[in-house]
Amino acid sequence: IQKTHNIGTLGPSMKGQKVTVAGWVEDLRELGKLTFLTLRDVTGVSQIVVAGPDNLAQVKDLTRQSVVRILGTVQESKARDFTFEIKADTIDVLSRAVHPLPIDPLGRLESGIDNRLNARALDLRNQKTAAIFKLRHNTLLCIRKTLTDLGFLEVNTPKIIGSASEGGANLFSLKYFDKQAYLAQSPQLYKEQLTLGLERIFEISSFYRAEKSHTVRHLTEFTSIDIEAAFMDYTDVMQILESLVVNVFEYVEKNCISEQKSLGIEIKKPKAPFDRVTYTQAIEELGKQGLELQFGDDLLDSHLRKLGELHPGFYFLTDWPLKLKPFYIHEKDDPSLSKSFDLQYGYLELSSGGRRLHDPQKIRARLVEQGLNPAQFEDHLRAFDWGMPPHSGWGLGLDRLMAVLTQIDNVREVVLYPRDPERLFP
Ligand code: ATP
Ligand code: AMO
Repeated sequence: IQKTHNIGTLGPSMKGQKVTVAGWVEDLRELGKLTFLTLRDVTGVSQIVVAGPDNLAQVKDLTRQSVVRILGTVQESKARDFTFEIKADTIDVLSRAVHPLPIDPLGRLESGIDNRLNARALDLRNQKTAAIFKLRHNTLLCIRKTLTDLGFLEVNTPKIIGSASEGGANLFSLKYFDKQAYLAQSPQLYKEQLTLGLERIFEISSFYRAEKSHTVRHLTEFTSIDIEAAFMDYTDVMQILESLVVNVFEYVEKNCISEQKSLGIEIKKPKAPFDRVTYTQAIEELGKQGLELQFGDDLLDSHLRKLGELHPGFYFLTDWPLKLKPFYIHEKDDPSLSKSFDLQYGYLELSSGGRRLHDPQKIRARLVEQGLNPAQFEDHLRAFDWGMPPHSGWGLGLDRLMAVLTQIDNVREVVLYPRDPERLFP
C-alpha cells in the first residue's frame, strides 16, 4: 500500500521513470480504448492514462473519490491542463467511495456550510478548504518560531480546573468523580504564576466558554495563543503582538503562494505601527459621529463597527476604564484607567491584554469590588508571596486571526470541527 512518489514531486522531466502513486479519483473520462483519471493526493494532481482490457475493467465502475494506487510510467501530456501524465501499468483499487456522497468535495455543486461541516473530512478534499488548514499550520509554525526567538517557552496548563479563572460567567462545569470541576476559559492564572519561574511563556491551546452567542466570531471551544512575560509593561507586550501579527502575514504571504491562489486571495503584510487609540479618544470620536457614550460605558458591537470604519485594518484600543477590565488588570496613575488594550481588526476583537497586578492585597481588593470571592482564589494568590515579578501578557484568538488572514467572515470555516451551542457533532 505504499507509494514511491507524491504527485507534487513529479514533472515532465521525469519522463520514462516508473513511479507508484496513490490518491483519490477526482474525475474519470472513458474515451473508447482509453480511460483518463484525474488523481489527487495531498500534494498535487495528475492525469492517469488507463489502457488494456484488465486495467479498463478495474476502473470500469469506479466511483469518484475512490482510492487507487497506480504503478506506471511518467510521460509528457498533450492535455491542456497537465504537463505530464502517468501511463498505468497496474491499478489497485484500495477503497471504493460509496455514492451519493454527502457533499461534492470539488465544490462544483455548492454545499452549505452546515452540510460541509457535517462531512468535514470529505470537505478537506476541496482545495479551498485544504488551503485554509495549510495556512493555519503555517501560521502556527511562524508563531512558535517568533515567540521562541523572543525567549518565550511553550507550556501546557490544565484544562480541567477547580475554580474559575476569569470570573464565573461562561463557565462549563463538569462532574469530576465526586467533585465539581470546570473547563478552563483561559490559562490566565497559570500563565501569570509561571512568570515567577520561567519569566516568558506562551501557550497555544483550546479553551472553553459557554457562550450562547450565535455570531460568526464566537465558538464554545476556541484556540487561544497566550503569552505572559515578567518585567514587561503593557506597551512592551503590545509591541510583541504587533510584530507577531506582521511576521505571520509576511511569512504566509511568502510561503503560502498556492494556498492564496486556491482561496483567490492576496495576503499583504499590514503596515506597522498599528494605530493606537485610547478608550477616551474612541468615545470622543464616536461622539462626533453621533454615538454618545459616557466614560465607563462598554463599547458595543455598533460602536466597534463605527470605530472599525474610522480605523480600518489593525489598531489597538488602549487604556480602558478599569471597571471594564478583569480583576487582574493593573490601574494607571489615574486609577479610573487601566494598563490594558485590545487588538482590533476593524470591528473584530482579536486580542486583549494588559499589565497585571502583582500585589496580592490589591488583587484581593479588586476581587471583592467585582463581586468575586477572594477565598476561591487563595490557591492562586499564594504564588504572589513567592517573589512575583511585575508582568504583562495577552491572549490572541487564533480562529479570529485565521478568519482575518483568509478573508473569511465565519470562524467556523477556519476550525476543523467547530463547537457552538448547536454543534456537537461530528
Ligand atoms: P470577552 O468574552 O472577553 O468579553 P470577546 O472576545 O468574546 O470578549 P466579543 O464578544 O467579540 O469579545 O465582544 C465584542 C463586543 O461585541 C462586546 O461589546 C459585546 O458586547 C458584543 N457582543 C458580544 N456578543 C454579541 C452578540 N451575540 N451579538 C452582538 N454583539 C455581541
Ligand atoms: P479575552 O476574553 O478577551 O481575554 O479572550 C482573548 C481572545 O480570545 C478570543 N476569544 C474567542 N474566540 C472565539 N470564540 C470565543 N468564544 C472567544 N472568546 C475569546 C478573542 C479574544 O480577543 N485572559 C484574557 C487575555 C489576557 O489578558 O491575557 C482573555 O481571555 O480573539
